[in-house]
Amino acid sequence: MTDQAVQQEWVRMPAAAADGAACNASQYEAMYARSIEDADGFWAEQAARLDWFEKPTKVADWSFDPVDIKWFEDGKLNICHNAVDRHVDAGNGNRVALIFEPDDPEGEVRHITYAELQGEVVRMANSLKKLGVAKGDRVTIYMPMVPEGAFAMLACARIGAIHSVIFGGFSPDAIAGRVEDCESDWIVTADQGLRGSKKVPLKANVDAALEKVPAKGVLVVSHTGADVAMTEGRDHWYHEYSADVADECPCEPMNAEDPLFILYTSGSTGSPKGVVHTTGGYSVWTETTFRYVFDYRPGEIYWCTADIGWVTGHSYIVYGPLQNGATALMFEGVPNYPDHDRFWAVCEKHKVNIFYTAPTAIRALMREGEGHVAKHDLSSLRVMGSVGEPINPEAWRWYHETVGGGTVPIVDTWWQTETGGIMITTLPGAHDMKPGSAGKPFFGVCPQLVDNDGAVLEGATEGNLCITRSWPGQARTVYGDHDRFIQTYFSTYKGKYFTGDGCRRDKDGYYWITGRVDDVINVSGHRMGTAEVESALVLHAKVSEAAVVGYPHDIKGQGIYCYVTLNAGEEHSDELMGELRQWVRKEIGPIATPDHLHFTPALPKTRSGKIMRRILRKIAENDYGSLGDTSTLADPGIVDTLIDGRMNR
Ligand code: 6R9
Repeated sequence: MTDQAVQQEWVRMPAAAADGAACNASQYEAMYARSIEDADGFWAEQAARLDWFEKPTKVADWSFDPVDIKWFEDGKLNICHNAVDRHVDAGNGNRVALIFEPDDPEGEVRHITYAELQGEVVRMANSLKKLGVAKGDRVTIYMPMVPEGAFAMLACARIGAIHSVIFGGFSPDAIAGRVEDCESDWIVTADQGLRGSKKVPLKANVDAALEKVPAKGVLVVSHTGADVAMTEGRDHWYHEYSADVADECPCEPMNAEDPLFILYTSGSTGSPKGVVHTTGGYSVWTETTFRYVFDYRPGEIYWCTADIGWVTGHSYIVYGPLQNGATALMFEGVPNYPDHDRFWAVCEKHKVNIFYTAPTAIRALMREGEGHVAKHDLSSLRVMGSVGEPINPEAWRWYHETVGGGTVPIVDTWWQTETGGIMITTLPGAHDMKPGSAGKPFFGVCPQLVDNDGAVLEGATEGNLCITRSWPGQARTVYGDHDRFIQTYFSTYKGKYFTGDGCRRDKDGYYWITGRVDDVINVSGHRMGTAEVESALVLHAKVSEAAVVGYPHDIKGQGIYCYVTLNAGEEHSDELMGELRQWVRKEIGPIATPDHLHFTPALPKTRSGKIMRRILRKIAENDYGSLGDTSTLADPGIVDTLIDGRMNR
């Protein structure tokens, strides 16, 4: 199909989806218009669904030049109260908040009601207090996908501590860097995690990290029951340590602009940034987006397959669903264990109504054939979502037809760690869909496309995606480095938030994200700065220089392609290739494992010494016909060497 034809392929929203929907087509138009024309009135109304210790008298107060963003600034609330206690107080304590589906399909399923959740969160909160954690302190959470991970997040929120969740797949070095950056004295972890029956040595990784940075205390949840090393005075088994804590712990009244959490994410340069979200705006944004985008209805089972270590897990496993009083499923395992039908088996087993996953998983499962889906009764599905990277129309159609039987609306939700929640999406009861397009802006979101010089592009066009107005869930700063926040997001196009994504807008006003326009690659929906992988490679004693680019990968969306030059006298070999792959895994984590290593005697550089990544990208893509102008290269001959190297691999 041509781009034109793809842009015109409509999939009608099933009429039934609009019945009783949180928002239908005409409501969307009216609500969107009001969210822009009367933003304060609109957001005050959304915010009123939450409990506030002190209601805000001010709504939005922001500027992108100079950068200063505040929402609900004189309000006081606690997101843990809104996610947990509020539902118990309203008499819904018996409603199930979390369902835990373990890695092993024969393992024990847990159903945790809101009342039980309250008890668990209080126990964790008082344990943190017993350790010495106080309001404003940073607590690192390095956990498997078990409910205790959510308890720990909510417990921090309850006492006003700032959580920094680190994905369980990260290496000891990555943990150490993040612990050090936010000066976190406390860590909550587990003995081990489980993924597809493989054990992940979480506590051992924390121990290795803490050889580089100090910590005052580590709470260890016993999950697999493994016998792990415990450092006297520093490490405590959670079940023992929490045995004598009080069973009450009031929610700390937080100012709306008090930080709620830090989440590290990759940028195009330097080390990962600690993106900071604050309490009030993030609460309102995740409550509102979850409510309208997933059109959640009481009693439904909602499942987001993300890990709580990513922003999707924060906003759409924990805070969004729980603030809405939803029942959210947490799955510890992986899509292909014990077999490629696990997702569908879990959907059938728990009668999942709303299912939210990533294109990389859809593509991987699509490759295994329809048989795995056909085995299961998926008639409970009512809304399905996609997030993390652009979904190719072929995968979209497979998801829609094979999984959703052609009748379940799909929401392709575009957003970022920095946006806190969903920004561009269709709404299930309001919009027709186009496979491959995220759709329309959510309430209060003003996307704008600009060219490389910042000129605003109107109508059907393609450009760099900016957002021109603040929204409540927007990140407020980079932890400890506000200048970097301003530099990264507000300096490319003055007065606008720049997303780093390229985007097309079609004649119907639908947005099509085309991917990153900076040196960030998206591997299986995980953001990775090419600079991070490069610095890991050059730390190896035999490597002189490295340049990393993304290239199209059937399953992962993008793969990691590394050009490596070795120090004089070093020889490349298969053995060294294996060693370098292991090296990067160890430095960053398995998600950063290079897919391709390309040894080259030199990199293409301009006379001023700048690596021409454009050329490296083209060669990695096997696209040699359109390398563009190579005349500014210091040594144009290197291009042929690189192409030879690519073809002979
Ligand atoms: C939520 C999340 C953000 C980057 C973002 C973009 C890509 C996310 C997408 C999508 C196309 C979608 N992205 N959702 N691209 N369509 N529906 O993934 O946050 O990890 O910070 O990544 O992911 O490139 O800029 P994060």
